[in-house]
Amino acid sequence: LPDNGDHTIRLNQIGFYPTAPKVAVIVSSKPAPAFYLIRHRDETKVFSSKLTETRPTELSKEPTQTADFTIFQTPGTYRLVVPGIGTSYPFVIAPDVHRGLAKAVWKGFYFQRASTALPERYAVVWQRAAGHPDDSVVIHPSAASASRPAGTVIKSPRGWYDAGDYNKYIVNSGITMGTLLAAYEDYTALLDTLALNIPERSNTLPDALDEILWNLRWMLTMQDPADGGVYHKLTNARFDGMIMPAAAHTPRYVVQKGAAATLDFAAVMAQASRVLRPFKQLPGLADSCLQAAELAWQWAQQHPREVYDQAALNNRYDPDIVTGGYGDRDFADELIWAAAELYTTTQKTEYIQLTKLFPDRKNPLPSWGQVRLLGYYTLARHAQRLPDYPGKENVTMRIIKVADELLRNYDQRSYRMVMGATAKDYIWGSSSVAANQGIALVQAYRLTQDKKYIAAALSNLDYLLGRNSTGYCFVTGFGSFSTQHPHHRPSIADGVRAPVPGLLAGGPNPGKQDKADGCTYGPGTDAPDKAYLDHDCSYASNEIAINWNAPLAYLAVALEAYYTG
Ligand code: G3I
Ligand code: 9MR
Repeated sequence: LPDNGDHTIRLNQIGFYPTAPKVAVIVSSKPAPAFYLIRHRDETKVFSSKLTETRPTELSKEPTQTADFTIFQTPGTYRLVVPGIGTSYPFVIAPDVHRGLAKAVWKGFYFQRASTALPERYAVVWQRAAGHPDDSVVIHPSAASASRPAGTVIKSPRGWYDAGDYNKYIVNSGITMGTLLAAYEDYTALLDTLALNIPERSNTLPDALDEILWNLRWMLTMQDPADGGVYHKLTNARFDGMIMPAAAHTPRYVVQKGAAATLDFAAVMAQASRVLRPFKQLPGLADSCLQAAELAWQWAQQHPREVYDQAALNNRYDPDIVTGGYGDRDFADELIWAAAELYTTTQKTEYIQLTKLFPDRKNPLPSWGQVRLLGYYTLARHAQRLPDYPGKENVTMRIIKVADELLRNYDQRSYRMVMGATAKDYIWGSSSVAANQGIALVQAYRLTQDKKYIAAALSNLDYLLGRNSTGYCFVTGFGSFSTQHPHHRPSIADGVRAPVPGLLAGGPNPGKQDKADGCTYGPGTDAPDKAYLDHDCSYASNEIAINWNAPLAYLAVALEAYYTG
């Protein structure tokens, strides 16, 4: 543990907005009636108040006390002292306290770029040579068609590496791009001026869009122009070793087309077409995106049940492909999302008419395999300019319902956070659950202007940045006690001690699927909220992934926009 703070005091290790709730959780039952804040610079006492004991509500059931210093609003750098227990890491109170985080998390996508070198000018000590040019990608036998028989070579460069591995998966790019484009639609003014120091920094496009384009241009190459279907992924046959991109030379394949990939692609392209339309610097791109989206939609109409079933393919084709599956068998939600984006962009009612927008009463939180709400968010976002369609009022109601369920009793729980109300929140990539809950709450705020939703969304940012039962800040490069050893090939192989910054670790996952590969979780990791291991062996709790960074990128920007005005 770093010697500059006490691990028993859990708080957002970056800091707080002056006008926002400010809470620290003390993991101890030792009686300590009061706490105070000291100025970091000279240790002057600036505030003191009582601790409140709370009934332990987290799954790990540790005794906790709460220090609430919401009313202290003076900007500065401080530490929190609990006499007889300890002193916290330093933290900041400032109106733009998460601006640096927002930038770094968007910049995280730059660090995931395939097919290009990252020069020192942009990547500092994490500079690296180019790898995975993906200019001679082989059509896998599962993807063979009349115009592209197996073994045909295509070009499919650019894109972001999915995660700690070097493959590029359309399904996961789908929710990632949808979330980033939504951030741009909702917070255009802020993102127009967020400087990311990327190679396109001096062109006339906002950096955030330039970064998005790196992946969009790759995605466009994943569509078979002959029929509109989209390959499920571009991948090696098996995962690379723990090597840098430039050292990876095994053959790259595109595999079978699938309905999930094709519908996610249609949604992203329809949304991108709408977002990119105003930019005259990109002649023709908005049209190409829309054409690609409509072609993909048609393919999906003709192949509504085309599952990508990796295990089944491996009995039929050579070579076996054993990288990430992203296997989904239910496309009702992908259909809703694609229809919502296509309708919003074109206003052609056929998309809505062809789709069951409300197949049941459920409103599942977004994840790579469940994108229904992304469609509802879009329909709600553009409600004012969209003509009526059956169920239009339902869309808003459903989003508010999701948010109200998330709100229930959250401020009575010991960590005063929305995350972790049930063990179900702690799945593989649980950090993205927290961030996606935050987005749902922000969407409800945008529809109602009720700030209770913003405070609740912030509670989950606090969770990700340290106010949680592991005590870790899950974003690399931020906080005093944060993820140091992510399952991320460049961070492992680059010889630099610090991990690549701005990346969100998966977080607690009691599944611990990596135990089978020799990962040993220490004592005290049995409870779902504590099932986290900061070791690079831990792909089940400590990998990073673009679909986890994206909702954090959204949330950080939304909260900055709200609190800094
Ligand atoms: O669908 C079941 C659900 O019915 C059940 O209640 C629940 C209980 O745990 O499990 C659900 O399945 C889980 C599935 O994700 C959907 O959430 C599996 O247990 C879980 O193992 C699976 O994890 C996925 C993991 O790949 C393994 O396939 C993660 O969501 C997914 O983010 C992760 O993605 C990997 C890529 O494959 C490769 N690249 C890195 C990336 C991040 O680790
Ligand atoms: O490195 C892989 C990671 O990106 C995946 O999320 C994970 C689950 O599919 O698998 C990792 O690769 C491991 C493989 O599954 C089993 N052998 C060890 C590999 C590296 O730790």
